[in-house]
Amino acid sequence: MKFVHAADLHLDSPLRGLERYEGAPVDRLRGATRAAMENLVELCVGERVDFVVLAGDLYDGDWRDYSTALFFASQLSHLRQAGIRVYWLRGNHDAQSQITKHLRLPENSFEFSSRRPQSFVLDDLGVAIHGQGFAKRAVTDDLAAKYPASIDGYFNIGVLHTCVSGRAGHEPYAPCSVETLVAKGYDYWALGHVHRREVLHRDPWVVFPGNLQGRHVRETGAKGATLVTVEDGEVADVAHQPVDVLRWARVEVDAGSCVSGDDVVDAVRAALEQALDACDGRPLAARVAISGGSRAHDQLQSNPAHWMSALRAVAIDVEPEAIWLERIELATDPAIDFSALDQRDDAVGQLVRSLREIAGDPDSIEALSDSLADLRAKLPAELRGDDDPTAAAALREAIGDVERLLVSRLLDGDSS
Ligand SMILES: [Mn+2]
Repeated sequence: MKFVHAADLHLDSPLRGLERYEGAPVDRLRGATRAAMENLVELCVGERVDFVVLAGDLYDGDWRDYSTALFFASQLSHLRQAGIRVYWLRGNHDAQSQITKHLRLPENSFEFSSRRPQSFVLDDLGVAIHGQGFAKRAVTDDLAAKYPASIDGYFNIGVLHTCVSGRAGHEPYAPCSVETLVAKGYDYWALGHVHRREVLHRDPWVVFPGNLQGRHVRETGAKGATLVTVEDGEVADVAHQPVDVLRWARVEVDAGSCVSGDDVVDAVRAALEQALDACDGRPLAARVAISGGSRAHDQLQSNPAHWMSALRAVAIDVEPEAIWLERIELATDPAIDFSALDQRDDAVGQLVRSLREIAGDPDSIEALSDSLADLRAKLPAELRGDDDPTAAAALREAIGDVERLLVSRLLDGDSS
């Protein structure tokens, strides 16, 4: 018996942060979430799976018209023709209260109730699937706590849209702990909501498959669904299957060994070729971050517009229509040997020695903190933030920044 577990389809969600420019693969980006779902259906049919579980956020929000739902329904029809059933529930993005329109789905579609936990028992396969959808966007109860006990002699699957005890950067919806999920006695937990693929537990399996298609530069790497094989009532294999049609990557380039702007362009080219290789034939949307103390710094800074265009041109030249530079961060520093600065017998050496002395002396740091306390108290609350900028560690870090900034400015020009 085989099934596919997917979540967070976010159908018709736009890909973000993509400006238009000459030679960029605009058309391939439109409809990427739909193309990823088509690949998912193809995977299910090709693998002859018995059913599919979708753990919430099928839609990005309310439908502007019926075309998104029509597309979803058409994909379900393809699965119906292949004899594949689909069990799905609503997450925070497509909660009952969020979606105002309604479209009747094909008869192979089974939606879990959003009012109480519901179980589908598949006697032909010896499988019981338990789940509950989101009635409203902000569900802050532990939904899993009320899920029914596992059914003896069946392969039990729990479907849940959840943050699992506050994962960083995700809304704290339907919180629960891995321990309580494991204690339930199910064989597999099909989770959704967190867009990064993660296996939280094995035997029983607790899995976030990640979303089907990365939509911005924080959703990097291969995206897809989880193919689960069950033999004699036990999980025999859990495999990630990419279905995305475009990959996101953050491409870091250290310009430390570059002497000229052209060297930097060559280094970026090599890094992009490598990143594109990792995409297995898909186009790449990349943020290029160029950093490091470099002798090319002055040349880059004297004409950033020229070098930005030179980098876009080389990205297009690697393979036309295959790479999109979402953003280029030119963040090099002048080539300065910071470690030797305090040996200098001039004003710069003196400045560096004084700054390092303050950073290394607890009394000086405390005095600095005291003198900044009044200033901090006068800041409006919304500007203060969570971290205290007058804490010792923060001040030592700030002094390091000050050294870098001042020395760079002072030595800029005589660095080459
Ligand atoms: Mn979600």
